[in-house]
Amino acid sequence: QLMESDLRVALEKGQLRVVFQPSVDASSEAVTGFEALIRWDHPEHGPVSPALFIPLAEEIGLINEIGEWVLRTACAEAVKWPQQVSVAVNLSPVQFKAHALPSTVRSVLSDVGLAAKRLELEITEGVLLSNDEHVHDMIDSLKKIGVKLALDDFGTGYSSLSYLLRVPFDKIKIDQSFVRGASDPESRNAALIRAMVGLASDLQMQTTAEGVETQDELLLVRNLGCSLVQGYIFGKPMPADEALELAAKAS
Ligand code: G
Ligand code: G
Ligand code: MN
Ligand code: NA
Repeated sequence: QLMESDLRVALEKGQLRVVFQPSVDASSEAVTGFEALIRWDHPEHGPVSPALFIPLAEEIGLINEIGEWVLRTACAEAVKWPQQVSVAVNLSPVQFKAHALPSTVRSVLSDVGLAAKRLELEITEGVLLSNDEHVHDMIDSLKKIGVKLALDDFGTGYSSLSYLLRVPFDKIKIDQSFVRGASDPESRNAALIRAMVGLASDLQMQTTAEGVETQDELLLVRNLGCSLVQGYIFGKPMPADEALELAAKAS
């Protein structure tokens, strides 16, 4: 049983870690960045998935604190990497609603000395669901800081395309459910990916194919014009020291 007090303790006692998964240029295969992903090593239950404890953190009001810790930890690693290597951090919809978010982002960047353009914030369309002014103000404020915005898990939600693509994202991340099996000629996933890449490129947005595991999938998403590739074929989420080693090879 995951107790909320366990999660508070986890944050205080250093049981949370950040791991980094590389993202590579689809044609050159050079590392262009890493996505920061949180991990919890529970002293009794072992590793707990963020898919379980992030919702818990949202519920108990701990997500802003945890989110800021991830942001700070991730940016503090990214300053050690070559300048062309960026870092992506996932934002919970709850964080996105907090009015203090832009000032938090600003202070983290200035504290660690990371250029804003090297930070990418990943949001899911859940963030955009309340079609109110706050959402657009928040996006404007973040863009003014100079950070990049990515739409995560693209294609899995229910928002209308016209609504989603009116937001000035720098990148859309094509969900791994489209990539899986896309090289099977019977699958319609290749057609879907082609359409997403076409839309994104018309709107001057980059595309990342997520969850690429096999050579067939890699060749396919490259041929379909995805700009970037992320997936086990190039690296699983790894500890900071391994990410640093890999990043250093990118220069
Ligand atoms: O890394 P993994 O596949 O176990 O992640 C499971 C889910 O948890 C994914 O949806 C991922 O986006 C999310 N996740 C991982 N790290 C973070 C984080 O630091 N913040 C938020 N909000 N979500 C995260
Ligand atoms: O929701 P989001 O896209 O942020 O979630 C990313 C999650 O996907 C990470 O937790 C990561 O562990 C997982 N992931 C990344 N690459 C692969 C892959 O190639 N295969 C599978 N099965 N999962 C992956
Ligand atoms: Mn993500
Ligand atoms: Na995703």
